[in-house]
Amino acid sequence: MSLSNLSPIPELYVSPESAQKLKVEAGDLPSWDLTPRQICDLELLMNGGFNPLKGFLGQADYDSVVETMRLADGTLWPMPITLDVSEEFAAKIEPGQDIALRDQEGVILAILSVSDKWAPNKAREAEKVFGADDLAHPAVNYLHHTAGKVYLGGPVTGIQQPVHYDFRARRDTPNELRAYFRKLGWRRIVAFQTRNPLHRAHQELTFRAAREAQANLLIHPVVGMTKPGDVDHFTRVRCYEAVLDKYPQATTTMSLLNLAMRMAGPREAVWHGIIRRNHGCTHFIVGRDHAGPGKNSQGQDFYGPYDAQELFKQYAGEIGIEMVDFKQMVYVQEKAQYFPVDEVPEGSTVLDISGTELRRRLREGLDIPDWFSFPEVVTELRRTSPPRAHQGFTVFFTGLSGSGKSTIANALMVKLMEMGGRPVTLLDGDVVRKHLSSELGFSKEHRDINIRRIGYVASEITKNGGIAICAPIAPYIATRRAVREMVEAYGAFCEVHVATPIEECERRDRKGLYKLAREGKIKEFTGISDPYEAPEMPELRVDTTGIDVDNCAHQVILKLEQMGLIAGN
Ligand code: PPS
Repeated sequence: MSLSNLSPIPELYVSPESAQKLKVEAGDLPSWDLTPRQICDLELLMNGGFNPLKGFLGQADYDSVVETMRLADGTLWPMPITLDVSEEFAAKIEPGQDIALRDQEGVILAILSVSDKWAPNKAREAEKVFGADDLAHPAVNYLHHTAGKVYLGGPVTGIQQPVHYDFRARRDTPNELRAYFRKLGWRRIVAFQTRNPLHRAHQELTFRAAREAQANLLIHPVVGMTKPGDVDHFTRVRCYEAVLDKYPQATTTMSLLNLAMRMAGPREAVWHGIIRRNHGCTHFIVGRDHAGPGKNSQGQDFYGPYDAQELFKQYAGEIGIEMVDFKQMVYVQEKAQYFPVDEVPEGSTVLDISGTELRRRLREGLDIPDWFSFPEVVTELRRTSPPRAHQGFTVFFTGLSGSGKSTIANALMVKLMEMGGRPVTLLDGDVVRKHLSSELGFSKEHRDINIRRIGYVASEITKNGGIAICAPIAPYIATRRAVREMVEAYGAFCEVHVATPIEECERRDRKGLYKLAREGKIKEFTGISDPYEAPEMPELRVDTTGIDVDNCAHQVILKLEQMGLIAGN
């Protein structure tokens, strides 16, 4: 029978007096501005969440962790915790030097005494740690496209915790949680890791786990970084607060964990177990597809649904925490009750709603039944994911100069304003160049900056529930794709290619620019002396030759209706 050892765990912080002094001294050191992921890692390094690590991994530990899931001294540790930096920064740093680690506002959080500097083999790291060098895996994508090329390793001296302004009362260090458990006399504690809102199945599962382990329950959601596309942590925490009331009194508590997940399935489960042991827990729930990243580029799952349980079982002794393994919970209609999928009474009707189906129902404003979730949770989710017809979106026109983009965009704006309900902003090419990009010319670099600015503004409008209509030339596919990604983080993106042929644009020559371009008086003119990469799969393509503006704008409205962005009533 495992009982928690609730004595304090080592932290990497110096005393408050020394911290004050160190902070002043560190002002002169070369400094590295931490990325959001590195801030999460640093917090857990400093507060003992990543015990026994004493800093960012050096090269010997890194190689050993990647290859064998163990530090160089043989201690189990499955995840490389490394400080990735740019080549430029690394060129200025030599082992033996100290560097100040700052948060994004420039506050010094810690000092890293650099012991190692090396360029990792990222393909090998991807293969060994995440199972495949496949960019469909979010952590592999991060490794290749976001992380710097050079790693710095060495011990960390903690000066202060990263500052959080949200949900402060729900954030606890491992030692704070240990003290809390001590105070309440909790000796057996089962932890539940989650990055999703809790529905009835989760509540049932966690409650059963606690009962089976005869333990108290810690809901321990990740609020650092989770899988791209997840429900934001602000919404989730409000949902969790609602579910907490459903547990029997004094059995359950919740604390938020500022962890940056890697979605590494089995290895991640072992890592999560170690982190929970450090937080004073004795048991850890591992369910189906723990920390699963979804499908690989071949459309197959990266890991088997119970691989994480298998690996955890193998290392449970060394992790120092007992696994409570669970099958998927499903609702049995006849019994009006949840069962693990392998204990469902024969011949009964099983009901389940997948994550994808739930998102569809939210998007379309459809019913979400009471057997699936709690009304408070559904209300909260509906507040942050209103049906598509109430969300913001962006219509992005692209096409040659004089193709008719601005004219259709203006007509569309007026039609949408006539419908009402959402504020509409027109970011026309010429207008943007006057107000946002007046210093820019028409080189590829400047056009890209211009389009990214438009994309940023459109994404903010979309995020805040408005409609952004953009009408620049936007001649490059890659830049348009980047804008799409920015916007789609918050709402729908409708690309409209105004495909009026160049001959027709030149014939109209409404601004006399084609004539000047032909005479060589305007350089880098799109379609004449500069490229235009036509979209391959826009949501809509219109050609204004022989069709009036009203008709074109109407085609866009029909498309928006089809995309569910305009309500039928
Ligand atoms: S881009 O490529 O998307 O940044 O261009 P954009 O911001 O839409 O600006 C295009 C308008 O600027 C005028 N103009 C030129 N267009 C293309 N190439 C060159 N060299 C150029 N110089 C000036 C032109 O009037 C464009 O307006 P529209 O509304 O597209 O006709």
